[in-house]
Amino acid sequence: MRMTLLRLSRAATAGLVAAAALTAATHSAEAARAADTLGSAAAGQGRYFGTAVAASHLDEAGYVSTLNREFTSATPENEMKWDATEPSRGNFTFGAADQVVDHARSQGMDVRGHTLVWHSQLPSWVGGLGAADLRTAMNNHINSVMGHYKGQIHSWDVVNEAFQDGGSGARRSSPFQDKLGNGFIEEAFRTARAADPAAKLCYNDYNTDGVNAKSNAVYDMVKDFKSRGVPIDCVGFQGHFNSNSPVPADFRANLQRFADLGVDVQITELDIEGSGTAQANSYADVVEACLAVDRCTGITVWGVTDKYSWRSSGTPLLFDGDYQEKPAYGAVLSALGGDGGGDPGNGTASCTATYTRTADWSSGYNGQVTITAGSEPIGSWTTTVTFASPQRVQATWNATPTWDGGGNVMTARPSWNGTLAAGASTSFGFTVSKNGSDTAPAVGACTAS
Ligand code: 9MR
Repeated sequence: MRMTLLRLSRAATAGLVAAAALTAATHSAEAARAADTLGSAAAGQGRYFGTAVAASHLDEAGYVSTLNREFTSATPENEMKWDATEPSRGNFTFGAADQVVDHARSQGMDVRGHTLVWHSQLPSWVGGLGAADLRTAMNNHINSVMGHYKGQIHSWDVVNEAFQDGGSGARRSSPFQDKLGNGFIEEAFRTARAADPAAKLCYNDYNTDGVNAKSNAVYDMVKDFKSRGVPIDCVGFQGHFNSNSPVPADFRANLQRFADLGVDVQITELDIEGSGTAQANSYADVVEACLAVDRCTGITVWGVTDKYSWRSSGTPLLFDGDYQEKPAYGAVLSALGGDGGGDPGNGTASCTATYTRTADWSSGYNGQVTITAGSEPIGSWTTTVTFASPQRVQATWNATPTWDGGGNVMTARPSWNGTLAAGASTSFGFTVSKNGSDTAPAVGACTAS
């Protein structure tokens, strides 16, 4: 029996928007305590918690705020693949990948490089080359892409998905395999080590999460590499799960046997189709497996929100299409030892208040405060917003203000929007004249009743 009850109630604790820099969170009956995020909870376990990131969504506020708040590692979902970075021979294009890398680094995130040598998303010119040319092109591709990001990548998926599915344990047919033979993998890793000695070099694959013929074949390769000194630092287990391919019971044991070869292991593309408790429990299983293996250094989920998942209809991720935390989010946070920020079902009304600037011009700005109920429904809320002198508030909406502190401290109460379901949000806003000061207002504690 899974620990369903425990996990469900734990999941409910995470029905909160986590604290950001300008967030104040309190509970009316307890001392203020900021809620953990996936990244902070994972850091408490000495791990990173990452996500695939698509450059095309970096202009969406909800996407970016969730990404920045929750994750400590980013993997460009498609932007570093060969078709994106070298669409024609010798012409390298890094624009979209740079966007992801620059954003991630500006937020202090690690970056996983994905991926250098892969049979898929491979431009057709590569398949047209003869063996000698292909070898040159492969090494040049590795050198050029790794060179461009030298010193900026935590781990590189040097070779991706080089083994066949099924019971054969054979290498997958690809231009590299077919023309260069098994040795292409070793050559790619040797080239990669020289290109960026600071990056960890990973082999990455799917359907290798449990002990099976495919993972045995990868295991044998890694063992051989380690015994011969071929540079390899890590093995990525993608972790794409659904009802046909559930989290294997021997996932932890499989991770451990690779770790015992002297490599780190990482869960690199985690997503689990489903919903509710079943999905939450599977996510918790994966996190627990990683935490049980010392050399499991981090987990990456394959996207921020269900709506942009490659398997969007299977709703396999931790945030729904409105960036609301799903039960799976709470299960992951709880498995990571995180604090969702409230005690579920104890009848304590609580809320958080989070500020964002929504518009800005030379003489003024618009600000918005989002109030989110904790794990209990609330009937009303109140918070303060302190403006830097000599700023002046010209207008407010969706809140009833009263003023204090010489006119700089606004106490905001609901106008019509006091009642919120557990985890639900409302926002109020204001227009401010800067009068020469561009300082952001300070949002005080949110009190719920
Ligand atoms: O999520 C990626 C999707 O946007 C692309 O269309 C697809 C193309 O092959 O690749 C997806 O990511 C894959 C990853 O790069 C390697 N492992 C399997 C992932 C899911 O297909």
